[in-house]
Amino acid sequence: MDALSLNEKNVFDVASIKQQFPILQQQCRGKPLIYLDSGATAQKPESVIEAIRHYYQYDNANVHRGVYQLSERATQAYEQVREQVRAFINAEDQHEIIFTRGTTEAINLVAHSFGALQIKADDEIVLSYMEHHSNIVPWQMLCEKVGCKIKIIPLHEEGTLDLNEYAKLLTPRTKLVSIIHVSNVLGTVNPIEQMIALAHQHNIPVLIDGAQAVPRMPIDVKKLDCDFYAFSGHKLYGPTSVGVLYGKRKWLEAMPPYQGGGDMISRVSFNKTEYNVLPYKFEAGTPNIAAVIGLGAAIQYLESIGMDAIQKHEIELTHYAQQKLSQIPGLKIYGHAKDKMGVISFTLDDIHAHDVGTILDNEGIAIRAGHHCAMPLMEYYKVAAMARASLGIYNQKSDIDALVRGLLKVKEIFGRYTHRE
Ligand code: ALA
Repeated sequence: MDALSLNEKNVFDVASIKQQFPILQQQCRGKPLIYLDSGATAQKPESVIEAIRHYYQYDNANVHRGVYQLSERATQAYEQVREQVRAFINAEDQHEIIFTRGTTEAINLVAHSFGALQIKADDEIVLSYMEHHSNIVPWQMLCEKVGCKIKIIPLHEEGTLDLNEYAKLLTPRTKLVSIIHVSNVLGTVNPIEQMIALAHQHNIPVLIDGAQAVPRMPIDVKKLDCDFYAFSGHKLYGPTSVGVLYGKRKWLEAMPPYQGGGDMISRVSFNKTEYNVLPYKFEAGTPNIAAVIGLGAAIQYLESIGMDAIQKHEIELTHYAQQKLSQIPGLKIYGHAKDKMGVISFTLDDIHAHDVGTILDNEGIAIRAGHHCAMPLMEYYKVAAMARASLGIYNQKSDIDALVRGLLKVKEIFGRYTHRE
């Protein structure tokens, strides 16, 4: 795809971007679809859909196994994406890029494998109050297995982490810090560079859950100096069931395999099995080849727009949404960090988030409603559920204006407010 022309202010033409997403051209409930749930999964541009179709139509074969041309082509396409991912997040080496099923599997891999290497009874893992369940439950499972403990970084009411308390949690017992980069509920962009540097002063490695950050800003793992960084393909405008674990080579070399099977071995006998080298040591079984190829197309697409421009777009639109939504009487926004992007969660009077979502759906507007896989955060704010609008590269101010009109209609239906055009 040709690069979309940016003007001198580094802004791209959202309307022409939207044209490249076939799914967004349809009507839902008889209204033009307004998709505000990219935090759950982003839509896919034509080029991603075409890359997957092309692979199945012309190149489908297993990777790293065949001696014939199709398998060579499939292997080459698959491995080329590894290099694309390396460059996209500025990792040192392709061997540090492990393909997984998504962020969740990447974190489970670290919990299982780094856990076996480094974490014993009474050791501590530091998480934050705003973690997604995917960055809580794998650690709880490890605690059940080895008897380690979880320590939680508390929050300020505005939805930022209490960094003074964070500093106090880092002790000789701490074996890992695992934190979310951009909160999927609050939109808070955590100061991870500073948090990683502090952990490293104590020789504590850090894992970053980048599921919501990677689609929204340039990521440089070398600059961040994180030990692990996990993200998903489907939130990055690519397919489901593919994700990436970046890990520093020194850790990945030392960690035992996560799963056993094909591709992760170099030699098997009933007496002894020798494991394959990185990155294959962590890629047991036939991978989701088509999804990896689709991920490559997604990265190419995003790079043609430019991650700096995407970041600027997301920040501007988040500010606009925050400002417009906060003018609706009875609407409470959760998350007021200065550094916030992509996600606006809210409650509306005493109306259940599911009712809000259902009425908006009748207007053709797709948002998410529920606990957002962050139940501890719901408890913290003492709500059962929140409604959430999350943004993508195809959203524009008119989508937010439509959301505001939809929310006023919700209020009207519930008799909380009389809205007249
Ligand atoms: N983690 C995804 C979300 O926040 C599913 O919606």
